[in-house]
Amino acid sequence: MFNTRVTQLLGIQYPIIQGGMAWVATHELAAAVSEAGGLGIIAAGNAPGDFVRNEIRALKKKTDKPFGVNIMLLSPFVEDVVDIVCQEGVPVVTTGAGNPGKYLDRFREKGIKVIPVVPSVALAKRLEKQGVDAFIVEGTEAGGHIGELTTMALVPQVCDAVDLPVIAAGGIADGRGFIAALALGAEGVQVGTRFVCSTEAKVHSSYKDALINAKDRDAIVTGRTTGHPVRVIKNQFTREFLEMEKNGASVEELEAAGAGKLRLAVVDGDIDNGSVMSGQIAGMIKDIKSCRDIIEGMVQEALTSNERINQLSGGGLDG
Ligand code: TUI
Repeated sequence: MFNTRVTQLLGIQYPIIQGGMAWVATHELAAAVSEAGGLGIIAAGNAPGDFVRNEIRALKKKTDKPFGVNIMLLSPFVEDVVDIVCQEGVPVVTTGAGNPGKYLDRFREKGIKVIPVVPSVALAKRLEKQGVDAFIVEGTEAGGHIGELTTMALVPQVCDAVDLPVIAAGGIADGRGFIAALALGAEGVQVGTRFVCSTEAKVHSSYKDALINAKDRDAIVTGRTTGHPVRVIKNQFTREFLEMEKNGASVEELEAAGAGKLRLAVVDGDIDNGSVMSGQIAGMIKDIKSCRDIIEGMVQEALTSNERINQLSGGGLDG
């Protein structure tokens, strides 16, 4: 069921991978997703190398299934994190927020599968030549740091431009989104926001509640003037941040205003003054479920959704 080049490449049951969300994607969440048949990911975020090493070791105590580490390429500790990932027997790396080109030789030497997030056709083509294993094609519906194009427009364009398998991301939180991504040419999906609202995510309950209470238009974009736009749930923090941007604050001032704000929301539960990163799909999420229920629910719903499409098309194009 849903046997694709992504399940084969990664050695997983379902072509569903978990987003590498800083502070949220800890070893507990990653282990739960991997145990449920998806690919769990530990997020390095802006954390120092030692933290990442401890997270990898803690995950390996919880599961012997495949897993990955997400490397956030803007991190001040990126060089250390790359070293540690190469030392610790990590099977898969996903990257975000930049071009991982200069690290690819080292990952290849260690047999690590590399799956970069690409926000454009151009970067996908360049990285295909340099030797990666698949792509995460992330639309602007996603939470956190985002690109410009939508999942609907970007996924088929990248699928047409490259031969490697594509994993669609951004705006996918149920079986309908999953089957739609497959229809666009993807062979897997990455899911972020839905896994924040899981029992296993070590996220403050106020953060989970903020996503459950969010409506369709609540996930807005800040930071366009910095060159690093970020999608977050609107709150007191975003009002102040957008006001600073409107008044012409410098990138340094804005970076200082944003520093520590994701931790404040995720760990301390200050959802008024913290950065509540979330995708646009938060408006659809109404409950907290186990990772297994999320994944198995998506698979069942995808089959139902596919059935509905077959009925709408009269049982197939011949029928
Ligand atoms: O990376 C993410 N999501 C993130 S990173 C993050 S931490 C952060 N906070 C504030 C500002 C910046 C980062 C929170 N959420 N998603 C994957 C992603 N990658 N989205 C966009 C990109 C991306 C952008 C440019 C990937 C490659 C890229 O390449 C530019 C180049 O150099 O060609």
